[in-house]
Amino acid sequence: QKARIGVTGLAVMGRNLARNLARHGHPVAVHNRTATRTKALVDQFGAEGTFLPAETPEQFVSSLERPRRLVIMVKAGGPTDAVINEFAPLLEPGDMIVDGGNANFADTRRRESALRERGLHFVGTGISGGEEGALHGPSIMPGGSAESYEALGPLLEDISAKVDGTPCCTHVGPDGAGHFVKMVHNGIEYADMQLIAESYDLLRHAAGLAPAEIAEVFRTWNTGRLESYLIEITAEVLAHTDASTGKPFVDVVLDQAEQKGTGRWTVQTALDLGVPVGGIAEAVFARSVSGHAALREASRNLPGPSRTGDAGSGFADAVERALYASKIVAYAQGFHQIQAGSAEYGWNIDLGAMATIWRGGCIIRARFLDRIRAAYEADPETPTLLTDAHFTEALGEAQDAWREVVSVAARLGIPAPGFATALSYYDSLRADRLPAALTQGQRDYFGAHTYRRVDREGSFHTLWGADRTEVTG
Ligand code: NBP
Repeated sequence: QKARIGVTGLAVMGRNLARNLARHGHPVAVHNRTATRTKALVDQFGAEGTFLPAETPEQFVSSLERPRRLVIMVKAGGPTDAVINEFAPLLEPGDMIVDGGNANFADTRRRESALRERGLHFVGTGISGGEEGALHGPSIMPGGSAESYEALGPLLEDISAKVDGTPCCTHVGPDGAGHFVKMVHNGIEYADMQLIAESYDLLRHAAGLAPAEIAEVFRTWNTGRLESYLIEITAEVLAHTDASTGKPFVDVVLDQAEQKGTGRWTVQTALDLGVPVGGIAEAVFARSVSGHAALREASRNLPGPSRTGDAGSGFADAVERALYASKIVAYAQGFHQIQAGSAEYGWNIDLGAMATIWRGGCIIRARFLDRIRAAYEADPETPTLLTDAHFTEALGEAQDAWREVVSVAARLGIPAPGFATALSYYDSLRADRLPAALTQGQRDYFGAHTYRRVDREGSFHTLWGADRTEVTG
């Protein structure tokens, strides 16, 4: 018997993905550099389906039906190249290598191009949902050729999460498109988590609520428009009590957030593309600030506001509005980045389809994504989600509370970079005139960088050091 698909790299993600495939009735070849992992998988879970264990790459490749479908689930970076170099010589034209790791999309573009020259399909695939998702149904974002999706799509859709019967998997676009979208997904996840963290901090320090009370607030929010996996687990974490001290769990955790790098890549790429993603950037920087222990320690006695006190009644409701509005902005920025990446690399990504496949399986799964899908259905070319009728109405209805929450944070000295940057972005887009005109004037003054005028075509320069007449630039 041959396997329909094979997985090499059987740490937590690869093992669970292989089990998911086997549980869906697909015979799956399994291989790992260290053979003990392969043996452990078959010993523990062999009864769940048909596993074909292989000790060597040659054995693994020969156990696959053709065209071969080979999934790599190893540590991203050098290990992925090492595995590709090991397996590619054993494959034949038409075979497919799927990289399900968190690769940088630029690496995926490089690998896809090199393997295409050898007649192989390389499918860089975003997989979200952590180990539970991999086992029970992740959100899957495959890039690569349309031809490869014909052979792989049905299998991947089969093991993906489903929402209303729709698989959380679709062909994203050529070469690096899948990993690009997965990267931005993670960036949005950072922003969403930061906004939730700020909401907690404000409820705690401006409204004076205890963690257990805040857990209840989040539980209530989770029955409304903010319903999502992240809000749900936030309530769980806040309600948890530390067994050894009896204190709220959140109070015994060191307040230094870590990161693996996809948020940073999102911001780096956004800078290259010239897309403003302040919500994601502030989330990455907020984690960075938290980790600078010495800097924080040295700054601890800097003066704070003289005003302290209670934010007043109805504050939790205001925070809910601020959170919803800021979340709309953060997602609008992330989708703008996908739109820009798609245009830059010629990927032709269907933005509504991305919202659709994120509704289940992944960390940012939420009721809200249905709204985004509907917005792109109504206008696939919209330059921003903010002008969608539903979102515009929600922002209008939320904005007084949103402004109040940002003011309270500033007055009480509670950091709220996510809320503040979202509001600034919103107000920047709304503005009739931006002070960028002054910036242009300064640039022309010190560097003769020229400027354009509101009333005439062309570029101009003022002779600042002479008689200040204007010349064409
Ligand atoms: P890890 O990222 O911890 O990688 C461990 C696996 O890589 C093991 O199978 C290991 O083999 C293999 N490996 C390494 Br390291 N170097 C190798 C080499 N030179 N040649 C062959 N194999 C090598 O595993 P993971 O946490 O399961 O994640 C797998 C991928 O999925 C990663 O790219 C990760 O970013 C991505 N991802 C993870 C999550 C998550 O929640 N963990 C979520 C979404 C995506 P060995 O057993 O012989 O050491």
